[in-house]
Amino acid sequence: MFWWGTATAAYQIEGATTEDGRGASVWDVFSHEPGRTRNGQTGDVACDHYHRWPEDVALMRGLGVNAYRFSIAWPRVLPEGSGRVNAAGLDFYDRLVDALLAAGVQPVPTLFHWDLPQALEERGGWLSREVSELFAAYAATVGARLADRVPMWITLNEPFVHMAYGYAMGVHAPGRALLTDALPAAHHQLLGHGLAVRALRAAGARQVALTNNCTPVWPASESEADVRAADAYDILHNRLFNDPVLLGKYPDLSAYTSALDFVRDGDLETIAAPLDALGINYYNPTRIAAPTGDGLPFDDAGVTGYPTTAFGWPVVPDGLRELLTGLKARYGAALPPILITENGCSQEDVPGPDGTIDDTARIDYLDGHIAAMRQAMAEGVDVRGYFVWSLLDNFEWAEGYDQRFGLVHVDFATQRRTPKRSYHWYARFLEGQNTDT
Ligand code: GBH
Repeated sequence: MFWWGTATAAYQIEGATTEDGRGASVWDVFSHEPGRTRNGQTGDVACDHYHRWPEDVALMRGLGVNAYRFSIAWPRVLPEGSGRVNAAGLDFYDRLVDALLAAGVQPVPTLFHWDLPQALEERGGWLSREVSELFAAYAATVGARLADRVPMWITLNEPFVHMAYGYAMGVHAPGRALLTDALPAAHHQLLGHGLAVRALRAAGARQVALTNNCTPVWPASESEADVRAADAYDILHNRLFNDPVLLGKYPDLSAYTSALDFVRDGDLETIAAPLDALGINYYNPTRIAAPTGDGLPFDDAGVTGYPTTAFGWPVVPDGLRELLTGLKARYGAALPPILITENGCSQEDVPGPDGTIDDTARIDYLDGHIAAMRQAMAEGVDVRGYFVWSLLDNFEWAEGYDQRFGLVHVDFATQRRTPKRSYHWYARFLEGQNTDT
């Protein structure tokens, strides 16, 4: 069965951040600090999915997807990050899983989509090795409750983006700007992933994956300096997170650090635990030039000459084909089946007749990327699923509510959901798919 789905994440949709015993996450704290997010917006209410989930499951049933990727909020399950389990938090996800299955939608939960319990941030966050072990304990707790009904688990979402935005640049929670001193946050996420794979399997999990954000890296020119810089960027963004998981070793990180003293004996064996799938989130390629002297070994030169999304990101569907065939070329037999766990674009609302939202650019984006994925499959890449980001307009992290990625429009004043034209387009597309093959 090919999985055709949509995706969301807990902090971006749930709201109800202080209800039923949920503890605070780093995003609650960060978004409430002045100047961190657009217009000071927070996920306090978001899409109010915590209360409106039956309506959201009904929207998925109407769409005809056979899978849904959502994330579980660690601080809802373990308010202090470890120790005491909050039964009401586990009950929420238990009900959601049952409702999805009843609607013919396979639940694909992600255990960590950036909302670390604040109590663990106070113990060092992902800079602290202890958090890797606590992540595995959390995975064991959730696995014990849901593994009988969940066909596919995802441990982490985009450890690169969490390291880079949260720990190196400080534009996401927890807001640390450590530059290359953020590298331990990569290692401890990866170690946490490996330990969680083990914990989930011990709890009876059927299939387990990791989701990486990957980008094809284009040198700005053929000059040796640009090519070298592009290689350095590829190492940081892609290979730092794929190589240890698939090959059991780190790429050459000498452009970033002289010592990997946070890596201990046995860690890479743990990190390289076999996976049932690799999740790939693809948005756009990256164009890299020689460094300008700010300390990093590359400069982001920007991709030009393509249409852009409302976010300003270039729209390059063939980049997905290039990325997938490139992964196959690099990892060969070590590459597990692939799930495209996110792909989508932000677009301003375009009013159509009778209150409809005519998001043609989104339809073109999705149509083009699905075609590129199929091209990669025709070229031999084993892709088993595709999830549109996102089901709903939601809290787009530091960008607040301005960037709308949903197939379904959300009026945040009333919480009214209105399927956009892209929703109807995807529904018709799915009717034409034979999901049994
Ligand atoms: C994902 O991250 C997240 O998993 C999800 O929560 C989020 O809502 C979604 O994407 C949409 O943002 O400036 O042109 O070089 C995506 C990570 C990092 C991908 C920034 C695109 C910028 C492209 N993104 N990147 S560009």
